[in-house]
Amino acid sequence: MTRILTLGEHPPVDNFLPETELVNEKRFPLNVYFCHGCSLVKLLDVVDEKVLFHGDYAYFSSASKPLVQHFNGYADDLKQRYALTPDDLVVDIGSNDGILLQFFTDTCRVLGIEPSANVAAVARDKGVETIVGFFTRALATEVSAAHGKAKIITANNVFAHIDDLEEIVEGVKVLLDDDGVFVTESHYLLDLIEHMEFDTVYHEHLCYYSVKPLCHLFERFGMEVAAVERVNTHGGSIRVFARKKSDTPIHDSVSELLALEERSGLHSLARFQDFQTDAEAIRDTLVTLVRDLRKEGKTVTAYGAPAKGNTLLNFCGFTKDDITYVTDTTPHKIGLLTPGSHIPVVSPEILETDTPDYILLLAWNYRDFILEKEQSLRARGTKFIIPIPNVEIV
Ligand code: JHZ
Repeated sequence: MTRILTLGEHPPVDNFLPETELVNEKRFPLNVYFCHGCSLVKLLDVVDEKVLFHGDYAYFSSASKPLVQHFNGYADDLKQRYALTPDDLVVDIGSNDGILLQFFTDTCRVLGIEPSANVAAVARDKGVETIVGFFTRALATEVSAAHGKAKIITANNVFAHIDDLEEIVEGVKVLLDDDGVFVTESHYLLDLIEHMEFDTVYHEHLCYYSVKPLCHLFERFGMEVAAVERVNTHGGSIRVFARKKSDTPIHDSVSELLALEERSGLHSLARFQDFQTDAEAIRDTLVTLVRDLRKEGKTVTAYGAPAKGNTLLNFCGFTKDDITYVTDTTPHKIGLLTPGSHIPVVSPEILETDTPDYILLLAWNYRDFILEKEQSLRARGTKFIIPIPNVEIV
């Protein structure tokens, strides 16, 4: 393993906190490594999952409208590919607030598995049956006995979060029908490195996947990657279709993406040699820009308080002296402080009356949607600072 990025010590990015909890805030090292054996890019400092995902978890997927649309389309795609009947079962691991399963309830049986009780409660309110807990082999056995085998198991933006992959893949094998499919979406390493999305590095993300290590992983457990697609969520992701080993041919998309990864150098350490300096260059440009604007007396706020935004704020060393407030659509985050940088999170309604000179777009993955949505604010004179892939003012 070789270290390819060092971001310093960071608190867990979804642990938004009240003023009274500041004294208890913990930081952990955030370093990224490249594995020479299987080309996997990962963290080695693993923070206890109960510190990261708990009954006060701050990320509710449905707070972002474009993501709801994405999962609606995702559900339609799965319904078209696999002729689901009302008896079939779709299980979502890390089902969050039911963002995906809500689109299956009119078609078949659904079951969510979500470790954060507060988020699972929102899913249940939508009529999505949800078990509160981490997905394990033992839980898979229980679910299989109680509900039968699943035709489809999904795990979106959670597969990269799991340290014990054997436990999850073995669990999937227990619960999945022999002709069922396991579909998982993860942020794609090729997009991460090509578009300098280094802020998506945080303790929840233990692995930064490309197709090659995923093929190895499933192979190890008697499964196989049958097809793969690139999708545009979270700055660029891959949707991977895996199944129990079979004689059915593997779709060309797998060899095509493997070849693209090879051509792009993704399987060799050399591709990552400038990662640290490029990340520091973005940080330095951003810090200079914001601090110069503040010296000129301009107001700077931020838009969206995503997990990745906290990596960026902390890597830059920003505080409320630099960024006055952050707006976010998630009710749970409003009224709290951003982890590490301790900037107040406020309701987006503030922008109906306040007109900051500059807004740092932390949720840059929704850039087009947000710039369009905030046309009237921009017409009033507010400029947006886009940090990724390079610092730009629009
Ligand atoms: P968003 C999440 O990361 C969580 P995050 C998690 N850590 C993970 O692994 C990745 O996804 C993949 C707000 N917002 O979706 C809502 C507005 O305020 O980019 C969200 O708080 N106004 C498990 O947190 C945040 O921004 C808006 O108009 O980086 C976006 O978070 C919109 C569209 C969003 O994921």
